[in-house]
Amino acid sequence: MRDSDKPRVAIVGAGPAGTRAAEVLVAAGLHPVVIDEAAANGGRVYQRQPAGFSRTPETLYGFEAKKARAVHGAFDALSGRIDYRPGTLVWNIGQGQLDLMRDGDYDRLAYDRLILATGAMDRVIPLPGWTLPGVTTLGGAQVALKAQGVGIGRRVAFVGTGPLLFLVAYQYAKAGANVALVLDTATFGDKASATPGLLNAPKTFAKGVYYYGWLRSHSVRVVEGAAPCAISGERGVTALAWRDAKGVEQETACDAVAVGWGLKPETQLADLAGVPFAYSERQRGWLPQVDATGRTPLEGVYMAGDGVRIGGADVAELAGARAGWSLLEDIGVAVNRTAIARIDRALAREDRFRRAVEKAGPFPVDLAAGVADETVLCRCERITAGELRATAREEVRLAAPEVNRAKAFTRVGMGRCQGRVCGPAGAEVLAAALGCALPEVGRLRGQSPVKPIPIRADADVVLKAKAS
Ligand SMILES: Cc1cc2nc3c(=O)[nH]c(=O)nc-3n(C[C@H](O)[C@@H](O)[C@H](O)COP(=O)(O)OP(=O)(O)OC[C@H]3O[C@@H](n4cnc5c(N)ncnc54)[C@H](O)[C@@H]3O)c2cc1C
Repeated sequence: MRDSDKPRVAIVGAGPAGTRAAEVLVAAGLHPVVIDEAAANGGRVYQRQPAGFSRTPETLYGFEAKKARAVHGAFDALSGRIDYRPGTLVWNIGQGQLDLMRDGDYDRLAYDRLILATGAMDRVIPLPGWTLPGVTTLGGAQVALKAQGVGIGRRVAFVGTGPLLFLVAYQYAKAGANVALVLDTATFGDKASATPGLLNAPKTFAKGVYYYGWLRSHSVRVVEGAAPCAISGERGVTALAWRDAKGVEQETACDAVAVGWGLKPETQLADLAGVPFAYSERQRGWLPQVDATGRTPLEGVYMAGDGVRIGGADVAELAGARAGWSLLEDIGVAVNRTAIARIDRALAREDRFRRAVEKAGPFPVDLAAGVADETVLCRCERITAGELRATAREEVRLAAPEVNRAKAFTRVGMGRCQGRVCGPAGAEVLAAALGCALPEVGRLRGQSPVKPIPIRADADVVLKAKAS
């Protein structure tokens, strides 16, 4: 392909998915732009430590050190053959162009083909006290450890469900923190019934069993089928109140709490690009429509990794490469069918494993739908669950009973996080209050900017638009 015929390709995300996508494209002679808001590549799972830190991959990534080395090595090998833009936020997508922000400076990038590999974030259920200093998500607690080399507290309670719950508790314990409690809302029975499916990825399953067993064998208190009630404290966390499987209330002293009920894909950019969404009961949310090859219904727009649906790091690598191959095929480059078939088989196997992971740690719908009236639901705008419910009883019912209407009335989801944090629980609360199924309350539409940016950036856009 002549240089003048090569499409301008932009990849958003330099995690495992973005890295493997770039690798496939570069091998075919393309020169993609790879953009990531993080200061370094690696994504969430293989996040690189800041300059000046010298912990070994084994210390940072544990069992995943080899994979982290491989992904970092693959990315480093692309040096000079990609246009890598770290520390750069993509905050909007227009017709064939990305709006970027780096160090407070606005920039715009035109593309012909786009791969979105934007990863995921924790799914949160608000509970009384969750806005206290010292309460973070499980992912946030891990970022503190991996990136800054600090813990969120000395005596930490971990609350939620899913693989990250046990992994992060284990990492904290290994780093020397006192793990006060691991509270899993899933039951032991949930995990046991998922075991046959989990055996589709025996090595990953074995690691999960190891973390779980390690915590138990090191006298860490692990409770299952339990529910958090409230986090107490005045200027910081002092205790977690919770209910055991028999309904008996208990209290655990701690100075920090990490919460998370699985992950949710970061899909705002897909939304702004115009990718259609469909409701997924598996994810209990709306996901961009992406086929198994990484193609979206929009010509020239591809997606891969946890930003599409939660599959974990190995799936992200495979899906990134797959999206790269699809892009090449679509521009008429001869592709390696054997490599593609191998990826497709591996992705199908991983999907069977992923279904079992979801079964082992189901999202506690009742906990989310039952957030107490006085609990702050939207922490950006400080709106309580009761205020959202009241709207459901009044205006929303008279007009369109859905989340965007509720947002207009209450401002739930209108703050800095744009509903990324409160959205899932808000939808559950609204659906329960209206007495309808979750998909009926619809999906919070993505808005630009997807994350806060200095106001002068918006002013720049307006001025440039006017000038042209
Ligand atoms: C906090 C956190 C910790 C995790 N820890 C683990 C773990 O220890 N082990 C594990 O197996 N899985 C972990 N996961 C799951 C994780 O999602 C992995 O499965 C894997 O990192 C997914 O790879 P990915 O390439 O799809 O996305 P990611 O690795 O998340 O990479 C996405 C990249 O896109 C960038 N990005 C997103 N939006 C924008 C934007 N608008 N502009 C510019 N850049 C953007 C992000 O900065 C990020 O670097 C974690 C997830 C989270 C959220």
